[in-house]
Amino acid sequence: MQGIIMKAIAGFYYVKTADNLYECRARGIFKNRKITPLVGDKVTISVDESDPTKGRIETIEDRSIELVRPPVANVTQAIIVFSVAQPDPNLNLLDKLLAICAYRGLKVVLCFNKVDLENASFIQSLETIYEHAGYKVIPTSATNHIEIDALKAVLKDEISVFAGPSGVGKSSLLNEIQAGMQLQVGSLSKKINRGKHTTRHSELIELTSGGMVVDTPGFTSMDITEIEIESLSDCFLEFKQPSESCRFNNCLHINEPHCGVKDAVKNGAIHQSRYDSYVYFINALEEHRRFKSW
Ligand SMILES: Nc1nc2c(ncn2[C@@H]2O[C@H](COP(=O)(O)OP(=O)(O)OP(=O)(O)O)[C@@H](O)[C@H]2O)c(=O)[nH]1
Ligand SMILES: [Mg+2]
Ligand SMILES: [Zn+2]
Repeated sequence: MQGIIMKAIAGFYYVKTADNLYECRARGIFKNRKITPLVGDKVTISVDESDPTKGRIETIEDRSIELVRPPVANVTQAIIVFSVAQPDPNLNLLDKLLAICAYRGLKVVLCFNKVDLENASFIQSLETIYEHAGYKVIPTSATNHIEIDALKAVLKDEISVFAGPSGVGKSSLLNEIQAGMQLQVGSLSKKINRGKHTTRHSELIELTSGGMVVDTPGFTSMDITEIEIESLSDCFLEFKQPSESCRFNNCLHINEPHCGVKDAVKNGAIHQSRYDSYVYFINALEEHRRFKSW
């Protein structure tokens, strides 16, 4: 029988098949090969003869993608959530997450939450930057129930992971999307002060409106150094077309003459803050490379 691992707790895997949910153990052979089944894995199981609610994972299908934090497989898209206020959006961090998602081949929808706390022109300016960069942007408010249906619509038919800093409202949004999900929502004051994460486990949740989501632990930083310097430009979607008119094939768009990307920044086709993030990451990657070659 085929199914998908919805939840993993202490060596037990909860596998959903077309008609049932089975509590499964994994075959010993996985452990010997150092393969850990992951939430999101597509598996085949055999059902216990003595107990028809229990089973054993026999095979695991090759993963299309594998995330480490949270540990999930076969995710098809990331919903990156930042709040427009409390905490203020850190665009450098946002650009880092976007670059890493692009590098990993994850589709992204960008959600700016807590729009009830900011004025419309500020929110519009954020939307403009990222829509120009080629992203789908949804401005939401979990508390005021704004644009929750638009969010539901992009979750349909996908396995989505919510990512973003602590306190931006990821769990609140998920609770809005699915009443009764009852994910723990943290108290803001405590979180801003200590940067603590409320959400700890990971689990696939089937939405009544369609699709599946993982409520992930929020993260505040991620390592850009998994991307090679030469690939970074490709991870900024809107650099692609302008870079075709760079004189040099291997142009990094920093000091090179006749650079299409720098021209695009000058004429406004690429937003300055996106280019600033790019230059910042290039410097960080060069630093990292120098450090490694010591
Ligand atoms: N004003 C306002 N507050 C919100 C909104 N969404 C969430 N909050 C509040 O922001 C705080 C943090 O929300 P959470 O949903 O716990 O944030 P999270 O992103 O899941 O945080 P972690 O689990 O720590 O990563 C809570 O006090 C929420 O009530 C919103 O749209 N507007
Ligand atoms: Mg949370
Ligand atoms: Zn260039």
